[in-house]
Amino acid sequence: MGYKIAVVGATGNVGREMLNILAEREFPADEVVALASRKSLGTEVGYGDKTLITKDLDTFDFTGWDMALFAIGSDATKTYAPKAAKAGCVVIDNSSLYRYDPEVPLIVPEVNPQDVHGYSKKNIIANPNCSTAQMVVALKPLHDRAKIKRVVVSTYQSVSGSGKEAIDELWDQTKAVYNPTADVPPKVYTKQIAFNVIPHIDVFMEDGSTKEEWKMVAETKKIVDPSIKVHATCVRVPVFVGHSEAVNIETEDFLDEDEARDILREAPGIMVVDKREDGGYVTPVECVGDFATFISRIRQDPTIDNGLSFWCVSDNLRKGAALNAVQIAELLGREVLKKG
Ligand code: 11C
Repeated sequence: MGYKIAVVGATGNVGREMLNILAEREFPADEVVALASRKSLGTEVGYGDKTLITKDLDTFDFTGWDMALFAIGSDATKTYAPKAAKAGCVVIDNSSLYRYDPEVPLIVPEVNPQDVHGYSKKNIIANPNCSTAQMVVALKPLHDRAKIKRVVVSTYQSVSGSGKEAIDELWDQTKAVYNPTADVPPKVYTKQIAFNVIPHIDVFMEDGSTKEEWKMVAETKKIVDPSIKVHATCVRVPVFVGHSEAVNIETEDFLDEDEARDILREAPGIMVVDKREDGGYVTPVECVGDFATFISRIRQDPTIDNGLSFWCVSDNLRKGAALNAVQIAELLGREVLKKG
């Protein structure tokens, strides 16, 4: 007997990827239901070679369903996740609503799978922000070997992280550059995104950082180790899918770049592509549709005693969202629910 799985927000970028990935990884599901808000009701979504018709989230009864993968905004999650959890269905939530709740585990299966058992306090497990997920997969094995004290990271984040309207905004503005009669003013973003970069993701905080930067700090501490200090600068770039990050770490023990490369080669979820030659690294367009987090440009930072830098690229809709959620479902199934 397999699982009964609900995908909540099935018509969005992440919801659609959740359905794709459940099918691609042959998740042991007996039944999959696609749920959406009333305005998307009846939309057809793909699940492997099947087509599902979305059902109404508002009237759906989660009783008897094993897990629900949520990919809707925090406000709607606040209404529907407790309803599903109370009905006995474990919620795996992609929003930021529960990530910092001490009674909700925040999980990246390659990093802190042991935390899955904490799900039972609220029947909810949180999925991290995309920029955190790909970074911590790389940090964890290096931290285990040399204890990371400090991380300085700059991100280059694709527009798909802001949803479908942002993808359209980049596309329309890009076309408009070649058409002098067209004018596509910024709507999703505060400035033009085509042929530009914007050092601003999510709202500003009192200390001058943005919420996206704050999330990278808070989530890395919760997932990997509260003692790690993180300083992030998050930047939106005109790329459709795939987040990139330039990561610099300072470790307690010396870690040679060759050893770091070997450690990362052996680490789960990581693919090292690091040839010191033209094109010997991975760029975001090459990671789209992949499960791995790609690491390139591993090198010593000679400006401090124990410093290393690397380049980290991953599909933000996959490892950064849908894939990680499905991996959590697999982990929960394997370690706790044990069906199928
Ligand atoms: C972005 N990282 O690229 C964001 C999207 O907290 O789950 C995901 C926001 C979140 O804009």
